[in-house]
Amino acid sequence: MKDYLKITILILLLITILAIPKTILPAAASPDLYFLFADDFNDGNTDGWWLGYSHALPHTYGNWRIENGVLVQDMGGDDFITLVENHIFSDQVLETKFKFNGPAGYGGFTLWFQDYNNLVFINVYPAAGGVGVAEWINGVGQSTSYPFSLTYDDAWHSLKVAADSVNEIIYVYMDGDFLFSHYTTTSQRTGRSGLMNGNGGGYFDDFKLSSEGLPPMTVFLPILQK
Ligand SMILES: [Ca+2]
Repeated sequence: MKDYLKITILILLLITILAIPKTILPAAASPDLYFLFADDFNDGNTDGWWLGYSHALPHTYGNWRIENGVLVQDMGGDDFITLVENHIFSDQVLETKFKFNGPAGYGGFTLWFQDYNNLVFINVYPAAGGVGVAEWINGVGQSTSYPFSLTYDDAWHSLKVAADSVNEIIYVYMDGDFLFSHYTTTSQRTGRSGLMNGNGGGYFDDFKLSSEGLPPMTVFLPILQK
């Protein structure tokens, strides 16, 4: 009788355990340390991307789309975001080609996106004569602009950002030249990554995201080429 009781209890326990829903881990529980995502958009689709809406309130959807092998977003309004789906990153190198619409289009990268209150933008803004780093921390934005001269023409330019989450530094390169390093304020140095633009936006091509560890620090130190 005692044994039957034991067996019954065991069976009940087993049933209870099996009945508990399995814990569903969020899609991106920890940063991807070794990950490479590249898209030249030549396949005509935006697979792998979440095509989002504006950071500015009220949130409005951008018209992200592919045209002739290039990613386009040309709505007026501020800070339209698109993100690589289902992955989060800490250290990373982001690269893209870009071409913005005059008279005031701008754009660049979104990184360390946790939610709409915590994220970082690296933003090339020719009409404002600079490259901005905007850190949003608990809904409060803080921007630093680094002077840089660029005109609106039909030429493609390249932007590269190396984000060192441990040493809290973002290195920015344009057309292969080192521009500046930015010491971050935010403590949220993990999140989703992608692109952003606004004010009529423009075009992106040959996007690449690599989290295969940053090259040695010396590579990113201001060995100013100019
Ligand atoms: Ca392309």
